[in-house]
Amino acid sequence: MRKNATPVTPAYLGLGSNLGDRARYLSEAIRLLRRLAGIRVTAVSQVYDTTPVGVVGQPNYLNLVAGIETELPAAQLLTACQGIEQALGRTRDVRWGPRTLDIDILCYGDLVSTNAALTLPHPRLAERAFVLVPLATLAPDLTIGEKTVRELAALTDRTGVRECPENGIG
Ligand code: X6L
Ligand code: MG
Ligand code: MG
Repeated sequence: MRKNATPVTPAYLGLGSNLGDRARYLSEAIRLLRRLAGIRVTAVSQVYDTTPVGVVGQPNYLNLVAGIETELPAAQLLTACQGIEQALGRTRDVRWGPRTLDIDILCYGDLVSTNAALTLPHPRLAERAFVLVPLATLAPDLTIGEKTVRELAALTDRTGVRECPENGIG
């Protein structure tokens, strides 16, 4: 009989890349996530080609959202995501500038955290079409604050978000 099972928390991750072989970075990131102990990847959205937000004049991004179930506490999940960013060549330079890979924790169960190192749910999630559009395909009924992701996605301007024709990262 199983005893003292570690609790499993559903979480969503937002992935983005706008340098080099963007699709390759995203698929490598998903592959590395699948290999991590304590993380099960349960869903991967389609890939979207998106207009950069925050700093203009950088290359377009490819973005996707992954659903996971994890036994890791939120802080360890963050460390794991940062490790994958590092492994795939992320350098810390220009704020909001181009990067080979970005992995953001969008939400971690129902956890609300105002910790500066890890604010949850992600503070800009509700304004970012490049996150909301893929997230709405996986979890339309997920609530962020007062609204569902379906409602937030319906309110967002999605003109900068285009579903890629060659799709599926698995
Ligand atoms: C005013 C000031 C308006 C700042 C917007 C927006 C800042 C987005 C940061 C902002 C502002 C961000 C991605 C991206 C970034 C991405 C696309 C960020 C962080 N990451 N654009 N820009 N996809 N399309 O993954 O999200 S930088
Ligand atoms: Mg980001
Ligand atoms: Mg980030």
